[in-house]
Amino acid sequence: MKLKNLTSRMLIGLLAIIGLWGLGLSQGHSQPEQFVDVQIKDFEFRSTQLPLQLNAQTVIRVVNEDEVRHDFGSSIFYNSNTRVESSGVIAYGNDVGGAFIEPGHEATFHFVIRESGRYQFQCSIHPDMKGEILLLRAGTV
Ligand SMILES: [Cu+2]
Repeated sequence: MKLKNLTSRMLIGLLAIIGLWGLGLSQGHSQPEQFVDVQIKDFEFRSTQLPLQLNAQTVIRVVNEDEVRHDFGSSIFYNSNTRVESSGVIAYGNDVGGAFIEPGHEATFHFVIRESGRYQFQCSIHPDMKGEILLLRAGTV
Protein backbone atom coordinates (compact mmCIF):
# COMPACT_ATOMS: atom_id res chain seq x y z
CA MET A 1 0.00 0.00 0.00
CA LYS A 2 2.79 2.36 0.89
CA LEU A 3 4.64 1.49 -2.28
CA LYS A 4 1.52 2.02 -4.33
CA ASN A 5 1.04 5.50 -2.89
CA LEU A 6 4.62 6.37 -3.67
CA THR A 7 4.24 5.17 -7.24
CA SER A 8 1.10 7.16 -7.86
CA ARG A 9 2.70 10.23 -6.33
CA MET A 10 5.63 9.87 -8.70
CA LEU A 11 3.21 9.49 -11.59
CA ILE A 12 1.41 12.69 -10.62
CA GLY A 13 4.75 14.46 -10.43
CA LEU A 14 5.66 13.18 -13.86
CA LEU A 15 2.35 14.30 -15.32
CA ALA A 16 2.89 17.74 -13.80
CA ILE A 17 6.26 17.98 -15.54
CA ILE A 18 4.72 16.92 -18.86
CA GLY A 19 1.97 19.46 -18.29
CA LEU A 20 4.48 22.25 -17.77
CA TRP A 21 6.34 21.15 -20.88
CA GLY A 22 3.12 21.40 -22.88
CA LEU A 23 2.25 24.76 -21.37
CA GLY A 24 5.11 26.34 -23.27
CA LEU A 25 3.21 25.52 -26.45
CA SER A 26 -0.05 27.10 -25.48
CA GLN A 27 1.09 30.31 -23.83
CA GLY A 28 0.78 33.10 -26.32
CA HIS A 29 2.90 35.63 -24.46
CA SER A 30 6.19 36.15 -22.62
CA GLN A 31 8.56 34.31 -24.93
CA PRO A 32 6.90 30.92 -25.26
CA GLU A 33 9.07 28.11 -26.53
CA GLN A 34 7.90 25.24 -28.67
CA PHE A 35 9.73 21.96 -28.83
CA VAL A 36 10.33 19.37 -31.51
CA ASP A 37 12.06 16.10 -30.71
CA VAL A 38 13.83 14.22 -33.45
CA GLN A 39 15.29 10.78 -32.95
CA ILE A 40 17.85 9.28 -35.30
CA LYS A 41 17.69 5.51 -35.19
CA ASP A 42 18.51 2.79 -37.74
CA PHE A 43 19.48 5.46 -40.28
CA GLU A 44 16.08 7.14 -40.07
CA PHE A 45 14.79 10.42 -38.74
CA ARG A 46 11.78 10.05 -36.47
CA SER A 47 10.12 13.21 -35.30
CA THR A 48 7.12 14.47 -33.48
CA GLN A 49 4.66 16.25 -35.74
CA LEU A 50 3.26 19.24 -33.96
CA PRO A 51 1.55 22.33 -35.27
CA LEU A 52 4.13 25.03 -34.78
CA GLN A 53 3.66 28.74 -34.48
CA LEU A 54 5.51 31.28 -36.52
CA ASN A 55 7.69 33.88 -34.84
CA ALA A 56 7.95 31.89 -31.62
CA GLN A 57 11.14 30.57 -30.08
CA THR A 58 11.54 27.02 -31.35
CA VAL A 59 13.82 24.32 -30.00
CA ILE A 60 14.61 21.24 -32.08
CA ARG A 61 16.39 18.52 -30.15
CA VAL A 62 18.00 15.79 -32.22
CA VAL A 63 19.23 12.62 -30.53
CA ASN A 64 21.51 10.23 -32.39
CA GLU A 65 20.84 6.73 -31.11
CA ASP A 66 22.85 5.01 -33.81
CA GLU A 67 26.42 3.76 -33.50
CA VAL A 68 27.65 6.03 -36.26
CA ARG A 69 27.98 9.75 -36.74
CA HIS A 70 25.09 11.51 -38.46
CA ASP A 71 24.37 14.96 -39.74
CA PHE A 72 21.14 16.86 -39.23
CA GLY A 73 20.67 19.52 -41.85
CA SER A 74 17.66 21.52 -42.94
CA SER A 75 16.82 24.67 -44.79
CA ILE A 76 14.48 25.48 -41.89
CA PHE A 77 17.38 27.29 -40.21
CA TYR A 78 18.14 29.63 -43.09
CA ASN A 79 17.34 33.30 -42.62
CA SER A 80 16.97 32.85 -38.90
CA ASN A 81 19.52 33.56 -36.23
CA THR A 82 20.10 30.00 -35.07
CA ARG A 83 21.98 28.81 -32.02
CA VAL A 84 23.28 25.26 -32.26
CA GLU A 85 24.69 23.24 -29.40
CA SER A 86 26.30 19.93 -30.25
CA SER A 87 28.88 17.95 -28.30
CA GLY A 88 29.81 20.97 -26.24
CA VAL A 89 30.25 23.20 -29.27
CA ILE A 90 27.98 26.19 -29.67
CA ALA A 91 27.54 28.01 -32.96
CA TYR A 92 25.44 31.02 -33.91
CA GLY A 93 24.44 32.56 -37.17
CA ASN A 94 22.05 33.15 -40.03
CA ASP A 95 23.78 30.61 -42.24
CA VAL A 96 23.65 27.58 -39.97
CA GLY A 97 22.62 24.63 -42.10
CA GLY A 98 22.81 21.90 -39.50
CA ALA A 99 25.20 20.01 -37.25
CA PHE A 100 27.06 16.74 -37.00
CA ILE A 101 25.99 14.53 -34.12
CA GLU A 102 28.26 11.87 -32.70
CA PRO A 103 26.89 8.45 -31.71
CA GLY A 104 24.89 8.65 -28.50
CA HIS A 105 24.97 12.45 -28.51
CA GLU A 106 22.39 15.11 -29.20
CA ALA A 107 22.21 18.53 -30.74
CA THR A 108 19.78 21.32 -29.99
CA PHE A 109 18.81 24.09 -32.38
CA HIS A 110 17.26 27.30 -31.03
CA PHE A 111 15.68 29.55 -33.61
CA VAL A 112 12.54 31.32 -34.75
CA ILE A 113 10.52 30.09 -37.72
CA ARG A 114 9.77 32.96 -40.09
CA GLU A 115 7.97 31.14 -42.88
CA SER A 116 5.51 28.27 -42.80
CA GLY A 117 5.92 25.42 -45.22
CA ARG A 118 7.40 22.01 -45.64
CA TYR A 119 10.96 21.47 -44.57
CA GLN A 120 13.03 18.40 -45.22
CA PHE A 121 15.76 17.09 -42.99
CA GLN A 122 18.73 15.25 -44.41
CA CYS A 123 22.02 13.69 -43.45
CA SER A 124 24.90 14.73 -45.67
CA ILE A 125 26.95 11.68 -44.66
CA HIS A 126 24.30 9.19 -45.76
CA PRO A 127 22.52 10.55 -48.85
CA ASP A 128 19.73 7.98 -48.51
CA MET A 129 18.75 9.51 -45.17
CA LYS A 130 16.33 12.12 -46.40
CA GLY A 131 14.45 12.10 -43.15
CA GLU A 132 10.86 13.04 -42.63
CA ILE A 133 9.20 16.08 -43.97
CA LEU A 134 7.98 18.14 -41.10
CA LEU A 135 4.91 20.14 -41.97
CA LEU A 136 4.79 23.38 -40.09
CA ARG A 137 1.48 25.08 -39.83
CA ALA A 138 1.13 28.66 -38.85
CA GLY A 139 -0.82 28.79 -35.63
CA THR A 140 -2.96 31.68 -34.52
CA VAL A 141 -1.30 33.79 -31.86
CU1 LIG B 1 23.62 9.75 -41.36
